[in-house]
Amino acid sequence: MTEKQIDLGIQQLELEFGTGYVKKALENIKKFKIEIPSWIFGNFGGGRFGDYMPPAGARTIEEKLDDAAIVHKLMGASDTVAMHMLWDFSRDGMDSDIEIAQHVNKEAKARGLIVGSISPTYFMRGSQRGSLSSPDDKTQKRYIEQTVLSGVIAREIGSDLVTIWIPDGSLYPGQIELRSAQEKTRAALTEIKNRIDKKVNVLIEYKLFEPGTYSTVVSDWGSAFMLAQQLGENFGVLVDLGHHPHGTNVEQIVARLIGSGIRCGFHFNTRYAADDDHSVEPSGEMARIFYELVSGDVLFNSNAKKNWAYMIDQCSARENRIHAIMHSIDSLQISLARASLLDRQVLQQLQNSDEIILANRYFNSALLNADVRPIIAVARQEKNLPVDPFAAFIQSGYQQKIEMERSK
Ligand code: PSV
Ligand code: MN
Repeated sequence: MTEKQIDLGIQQLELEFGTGYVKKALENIKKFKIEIPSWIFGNFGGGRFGDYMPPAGARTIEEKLDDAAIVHKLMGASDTVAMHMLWDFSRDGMDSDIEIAQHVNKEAKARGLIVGSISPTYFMRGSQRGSLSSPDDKTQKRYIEQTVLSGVIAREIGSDLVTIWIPDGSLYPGQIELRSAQEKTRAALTEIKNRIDKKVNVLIEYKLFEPGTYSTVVSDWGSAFMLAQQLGENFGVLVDLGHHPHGTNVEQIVARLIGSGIRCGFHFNTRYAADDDHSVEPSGEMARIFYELVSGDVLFNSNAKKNWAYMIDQCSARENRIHAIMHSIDSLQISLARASLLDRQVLQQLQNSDEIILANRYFNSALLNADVRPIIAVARQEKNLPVDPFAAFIQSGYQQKIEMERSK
């Protein structure tokens, strides 16, 4: 965008939404932080396309951190990196090691980054009959111990946040007792709760299916919410955009969870088929979700305990990973800016007088139709960042450099 386009764009937005709201949107974009996953940068989804990795995919955690650092340098919004216990802190893919986590922490700090949420990895070797609900007590114990260790790592070097996705379920009716799987999971989580420091927040992620195609122990927001409520104050729900049946009104789930008062979190991504883990795109759905987060005051609440945790969970096999994560950050910024423009009093007046279509049109004027790119551009200028991070990335020569280095 040229200076002139930016100026004209801002004027246009001020005319339509008022100077105050444009300023608010700008401030929100400057403040907004999003955690990115270490696993976007490396090999993932083994087997697809014959283990294809886009050119210069990161081979080690150090290379993943190098890539995260350039993203943060260019976009200034993502200094925190989520880690997976068996991908990032393990020698053998079976157990994790706090010494590796300490090493990763040092490497992150050296690049101006912070170790963020810690996810126990329940879906690697030995988990084919489940993790926390495994009928094999030894296997269940191994995953309990891994989770307790993830709590220690989160407390000592992470951001006091553990995110749990339990892949347990079944492929055929009759394969397992549904209630026993639930009970075993609850018992394991109760032991975990008793052994994890209360200062650590634990978010339970739900997912409709995969790998279980017939049943999944924590398949929806309701089952995650029930568990979180039973477990206690430091437990919450993690919403991942790709984990619902098609057509689900995710913003309503967000509204419900905000209303419940429990602290929750988000894994942002886009899906078309199932759990695609694609880059975030600036869709109407994404802006409507941000409207709930902004109006529900769980983004920039002065009481930090009320703010939800925001993470990107993304990784698909074909595209350039650095482009992909930058695209997500940009799309989230666009969605937040749109949601910040809306005058809720105007909307409420329309709602009170039952002007159904006019309320919808006003809602969409910001959430669907506003071109907020000039706001994002000004936010970047004011933070001394490149207005176009994609052009800056291409000009930096970083891609060529890592393609050379990582092909050796
Ligand atoms: C599961 O599909 C998930 O969404 C969980 O968040 C995992 O931690 C992540 O993807 C990586 O497999
Ligand atoms: Mn997820």
